[in-house]
Amino acid sequence: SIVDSQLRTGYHFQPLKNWINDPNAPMYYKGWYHLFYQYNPKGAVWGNIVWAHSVSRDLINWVSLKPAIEPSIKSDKYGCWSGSATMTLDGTPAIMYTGVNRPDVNYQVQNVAFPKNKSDPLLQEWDKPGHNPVIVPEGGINATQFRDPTTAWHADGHWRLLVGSVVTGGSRGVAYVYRSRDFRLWTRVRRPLHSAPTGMWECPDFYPVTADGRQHGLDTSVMANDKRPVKHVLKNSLDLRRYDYYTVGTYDREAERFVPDDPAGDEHHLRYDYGNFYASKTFYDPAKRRRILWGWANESDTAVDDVAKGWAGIQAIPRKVWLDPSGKQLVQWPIEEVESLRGKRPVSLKDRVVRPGEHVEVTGLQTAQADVEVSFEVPSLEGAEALDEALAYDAQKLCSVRGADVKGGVGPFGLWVLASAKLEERTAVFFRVFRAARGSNKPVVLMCTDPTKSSRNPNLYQPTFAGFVDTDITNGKISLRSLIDRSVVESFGAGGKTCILSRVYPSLAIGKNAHLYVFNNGKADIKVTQLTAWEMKKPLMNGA
Ligand code: DQQ
Repeated sequence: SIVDSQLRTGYHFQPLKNWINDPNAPMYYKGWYHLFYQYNPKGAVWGNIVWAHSVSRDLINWVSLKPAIEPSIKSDKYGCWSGSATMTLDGTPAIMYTGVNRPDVNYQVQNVAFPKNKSDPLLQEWDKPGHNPVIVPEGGINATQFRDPTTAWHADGHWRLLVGSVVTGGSRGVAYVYRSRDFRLWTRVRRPLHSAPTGMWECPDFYPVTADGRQHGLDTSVMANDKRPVKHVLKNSLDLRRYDYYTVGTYDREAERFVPDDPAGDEHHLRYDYGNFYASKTFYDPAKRRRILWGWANESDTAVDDVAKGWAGIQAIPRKVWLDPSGKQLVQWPIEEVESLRGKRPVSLKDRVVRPGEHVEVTGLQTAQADVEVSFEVPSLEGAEALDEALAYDAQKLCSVRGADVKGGVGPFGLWVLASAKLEERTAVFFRVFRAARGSNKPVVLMCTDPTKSSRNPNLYQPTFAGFVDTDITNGKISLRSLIDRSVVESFGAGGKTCILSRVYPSLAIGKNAHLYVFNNGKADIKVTQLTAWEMKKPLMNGA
């Protein structure tokens, strides 16, 4: 393998070995956080899918239990695919998941499972009632593209959930609504909750967020009423693009429809993460009254490397999510528990000016596994580049033609992480500021991760990732946080308005040989008003 064993992540979730993908049915039950996930017990490539199961007190230290859901009945014989948990009215969790019940084609049905022993806080055994499957593709639904039931929400004596699909013979992604009183008999609502011309919708997620400007989360069944300003978020994982997109809008319960606030919302492409982050799912954490987002990050080395390493796939650090006070987008931030891994002696820089073309090393700590927070100040926006109208809506393309080494006006400035001593290898995480587009006085801020120099190894997939940051930089201030974990760079711009996770596989910048720098490739000075970097300890991680 060209991938060094020291590139295995230290504090991102992963099992001892083998392939993982989607997070499933995250929940909090009797003092324990549960995470189930798509897992191949037999190897480091996708296949033989079961639900692996881990538990934690703090979402950071994990203990692995035996798989919770494995093929055992007719309606899941060929795979136990993604699904979700719902806390039913008496506090018992119910899991709904997709079963594949034919070997030749991926014929998909939805099954239900309940805990065998409700008083076991670890929920180790799951029962599949004999009346499974409980939802089958009927009425013209595409049976091979019909999966990933959501957490159900409750109102007027009925549960409702969504199943992701694509219209038969077409390319409209849809979320069908099913209703039930008892998790046994489900009937489809005639019109889907929503649809858009995007191709198959995998792993839909649908939940309320408070629109009162605060950050607390809401239980999935909470509805808007006169006293409570609530918005709903609909997220879909687009199979064709491999990104998780969401829209903010209103849930009309009478009509069982979701209406995006922005009529162009379905085309506007807000993403949870502009990098490697897919098939995500949220849950409401009653212990800390917050909504938490889990997402899967695949490898970007080769399958041959994955087999040689013996593992593939991680989960991103769980993120708290809430609605931005503008109401236009979500904000995400690593759960506060991750800070318990920070070492005692952080290193910091204060009021350090970085001149055009200059880079400043952050020394005095190991940075292969670290947490870095930086506040930048740009003294003047005068020299900002003009924004090419043709690229004004395409962050990804903009970043691919103006990567970290393409000199700009205000920026590119940011961090070089997982850098080798002589900088042959480095992953750039940075901002670039453009002059306000015509008819606006708000400068445009682009955030990018550029891994094109991250490794001297060949055969790695090294796409630049980028998103715009909806922040007002006229006061010159912007912040960046990066969670660095050996082969992961997970970054949060402007307090979590734009997030980018990237997988990189350095050949030199490994372990003690990984360096950290602040760089400035613009024409204007920038100032690091404050940078703090912590080494990150290794938690208990499923026995590794
Ligand atoms: N992964 C699961 C499916 C889901 C896809 C199969 C998304 O249920 O649609 O492993 O990554």
